Amino acid sequence: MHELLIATHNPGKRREFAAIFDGLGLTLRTLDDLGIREDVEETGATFEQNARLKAEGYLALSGLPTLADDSGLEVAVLGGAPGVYSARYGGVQGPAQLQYLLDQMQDVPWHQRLARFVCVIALARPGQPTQFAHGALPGVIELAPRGSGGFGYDPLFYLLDYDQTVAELPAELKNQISHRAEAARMARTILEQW
Ligand code: ITT
Repeated sequence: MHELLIATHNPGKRREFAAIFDGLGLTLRTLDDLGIREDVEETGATFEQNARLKAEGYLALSGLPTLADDSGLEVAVLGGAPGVYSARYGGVQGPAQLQYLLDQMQDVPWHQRLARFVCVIALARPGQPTQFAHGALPGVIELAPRGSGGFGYDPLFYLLDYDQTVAELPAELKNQISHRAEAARMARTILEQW
């Protein structure tokens, strides 16, 4: 049985990876399972750099093959912000972030509210170069939050194809279409080659 460390503190992400890797025959470990309390700092300027820092950092701490993702929201009219700063946008965390984002976009009309979720996964194992997988999901920043599923910016992220926010979608559907799902499917192909 092969073990893979999923290096995240975010329970929403962990749930999504567990669903997507179901049936791979991998035993997924988390940082909490292994009692790893050290934090690998996300000091990179890009999603790739941060995913690499986390995957290689937690591989060094655990000795286990490690998957880490860095993901976030890019809003076109904000020049790609919050980007790699999505988890701490405006210095606020949790639901206050939704209001902060809305405040930044107060006078932006509907047709200019284009955004995308981006996910980069890094896969690190001992003695081999780190490999990467990518995914993206386009959408529109809503005028007010709707829905209670998912996490993070999901209540504000409107999908034209579904006429719903990501937070209104059933979890299984988010797990089929999300940026993280797309990257995880590519990661799954890499893991099968390992
Ligand atoms: P870890 O670093 O422990 O994995 P994190 O939440 O800090 O957890 P990131 O550094 O990758 O993760 O930051 C991603 C942030 O981007 C996340 O906190 C959300 O605010 C946002 N985000 C990423 N994926 C999202 C999704 O599927 N739905 C909603 N928001 C998302």
